[in-house]
Amino acid sequence: MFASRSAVLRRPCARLMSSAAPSSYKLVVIGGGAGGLAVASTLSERLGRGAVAVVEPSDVHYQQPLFTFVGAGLKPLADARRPMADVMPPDATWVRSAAAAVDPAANAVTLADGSRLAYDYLVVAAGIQLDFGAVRGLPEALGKNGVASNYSPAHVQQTFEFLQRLRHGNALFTMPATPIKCAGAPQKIAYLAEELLRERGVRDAVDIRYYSALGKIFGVDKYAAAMSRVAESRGVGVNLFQDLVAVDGPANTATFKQLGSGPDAGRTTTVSYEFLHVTPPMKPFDFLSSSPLANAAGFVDVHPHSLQHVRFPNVYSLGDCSSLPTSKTAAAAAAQSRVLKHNLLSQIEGSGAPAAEYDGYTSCPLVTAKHKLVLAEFSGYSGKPHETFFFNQANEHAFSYWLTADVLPEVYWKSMLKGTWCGPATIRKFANPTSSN
Ligand code: UQ1
Repeated sequence: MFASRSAVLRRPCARLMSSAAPSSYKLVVIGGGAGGLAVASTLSERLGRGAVAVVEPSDVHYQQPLFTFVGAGLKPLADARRPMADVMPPDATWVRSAAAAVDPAANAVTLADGSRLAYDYLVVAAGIQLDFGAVRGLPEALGKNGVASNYSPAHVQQTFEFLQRLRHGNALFTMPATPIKCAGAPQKIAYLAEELLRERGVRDAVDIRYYSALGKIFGVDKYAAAMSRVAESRGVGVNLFQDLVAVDGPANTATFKQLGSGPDAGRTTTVSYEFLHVTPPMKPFDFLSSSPLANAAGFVDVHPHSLQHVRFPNVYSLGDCSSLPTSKTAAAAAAQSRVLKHNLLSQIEGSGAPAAEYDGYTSCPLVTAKHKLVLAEFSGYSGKPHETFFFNQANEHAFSYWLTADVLPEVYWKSMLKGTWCGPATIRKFANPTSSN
């Protein structure tokens, strides 16, 4: 904490709010994640120093799309981590505090210490909360005796540690019933674990099983077919409508409840494990779900095409906390950031420019082995593929792996967080002009 605070002070342009800082801004952005910083970078440059505040309590920023690689031992956690001070836009003011409440009728955000920030415009990019506590026994079991989760920076390295020690028994990989970020991650790590166990010569002694609370292995049929083929060829057992409801750490057992409408719905099954990778249930942060900004499910209620709030026209949202009915990924946030910035700036500047429209674009790079990846790209609104390249991206490809492992992480740091990468739409015009797939 001390180190990164001194880093802030060393940087001539990064500004941390002091007690003398203003408590009123043209624009307040809640959240210093990928979506929040992409918006704050462009808007602070455009509106000038002192006009934009970013409310963010953490002194570290994580590039979360890298977590699967970290969990499989393919990248160090350090590659996914930067001091928040280093990624904060230089013209924005970093308000290093958590948001505790939003009062959109009064155009104000209340911070954890009770102070208030007034705004003319608000962008909510708060992300989504991991809810390990929703699974009985999980908080106590996590991080011990073979239970890990790539979703938590505190536990992602344990995935690799435990997989290196695993010699026999059941390796279970779970997917919850709630909306989650990166819906492909729960199964990607199963395939990378399979490869790792093969390399270690213990594959035949381990039964690898994927348990999903959902009724399909992937939401879009084209990629669901591809992933079913991958799972089958790799000997990964797929169990659908199975929702993890309890973990008994000392006994090394996981209990699943059968969902759906079949005759066995509601029945529970207890399975022993030597290794358990958990994708926790997720939910909106409490300060949002209890605010007037929320829809019935607790997400920020924005128009699916304009990203403007349905009741408060000076409020916008993007990313995991938004109600946008598409798959929650960094690629989606990048595409959303283009639309949000265009529409917000034309509102602020009164330019009357035609509104930009978000089409539900999202992408899920489904890594299946070292140098193999299915690059799912689709619209969550139409449910149809929307691929950037001319080849069939449902096929496992070394190019797709290289792009995801080596190119996009640099794009993320050097361009997305600086507001200049807003998704691959321009590349698609050249690389797949007919958009035939
Ligand atoms: C993307 O735009 C993006 O944002 C930086 C990611 O996050 C790291 C992605 O993982 C992907 C796949 C995209 C989409 C980009 C292309 C070129 C398909």
